[in-house]
Amino acid sequence: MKTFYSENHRLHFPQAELSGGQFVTPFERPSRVEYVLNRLKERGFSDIEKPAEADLEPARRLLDPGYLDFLQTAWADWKAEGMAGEIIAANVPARGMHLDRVPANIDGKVGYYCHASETAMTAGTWAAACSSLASAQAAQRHVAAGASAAFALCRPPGHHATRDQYGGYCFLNNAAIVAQMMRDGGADRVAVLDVDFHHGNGTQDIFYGRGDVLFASLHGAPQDAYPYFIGYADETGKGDGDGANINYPMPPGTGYAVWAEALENAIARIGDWGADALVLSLGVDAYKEDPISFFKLDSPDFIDMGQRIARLSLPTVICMEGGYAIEAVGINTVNVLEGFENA
Ligand code: OKP
Ligand code: ZN
Repeated sequence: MKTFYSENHRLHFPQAELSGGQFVTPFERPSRVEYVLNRLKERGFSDIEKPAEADLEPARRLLDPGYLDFLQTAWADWKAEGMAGEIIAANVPARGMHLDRVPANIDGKVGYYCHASETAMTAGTWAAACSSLASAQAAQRHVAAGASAAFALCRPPGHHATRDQYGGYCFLNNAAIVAQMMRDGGADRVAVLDVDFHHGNGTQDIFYGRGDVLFASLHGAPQDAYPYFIGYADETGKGDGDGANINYPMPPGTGYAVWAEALENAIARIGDWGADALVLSLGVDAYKEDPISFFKLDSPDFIDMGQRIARLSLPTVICMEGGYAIEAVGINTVNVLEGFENA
């Protein structure tokens, strides 16, 4: 399997993540991908290509153009306003306030376009987010050209980014944009399977009203896990999308036996639905040692996960999402790829 990867992810490395009332070094840090790269090479996945520049046109069509403009100019606007630090959202529209009026002031705009203030933006965030999207798009083109699968080593991740909000370390929803590109390329029905520990609220949001893209997510139950306000099992889609959204929220301590049962169910539903192509949002934070998650998967479970997903026999674009047990991120990620290849 070929990997697409851009070193420009390094341009995004905020000093600060708001965690437990303190500013800490972000869990989502550049070294994560170094571990994946090293493991890829160690295991013979030596076909690693630098992607061409991101194509923002599919993003403009799928997402809110005002949001993309905001992301692109946020740093310059923030500095022009005289802000000393990194971009952190402090004021967000809450119950009883206007949810659809965009402030003119950059501090207000940041709150409008953000759903989780742990995530900081810096001078290089936009460029890094574009480079992450570029990898996903290159993987999509590779699969569209006939490869059975490709791996996009995306950083920053994407699945929490909605059509008009960043948060949860995500800015551009790579998986969603790739799913749309697969639709544009002729796939009638595209499934997005999200195995990251966290609910893929952004992907769900983008396709919630659509019947041509099915979204299935296995994740920590919202009562107990970020993003807290979405990801319940009764969110099944609306309008044309009714029945095309499937959530598998699971409680703290969930191990692979229960998790794999949910995966099998998701795989069966994707197969029955008649998907022509698959996007896999691959986070490996379901791992038992992950510092911000509460599932109990072990490293060999990720091999089995990859094998099961491969049995769908669909053209598959794999987009990297989360995983924070730094040294194990490489092993667990590449385990999924090896399982997938040796199904
Ligand atoms: C992004 B991805 C740590 C709380 C972190 C945000 C988690 C974002 C996860 N104190 N909350 O889905 O792996
Ligand atoms: Zn996650």
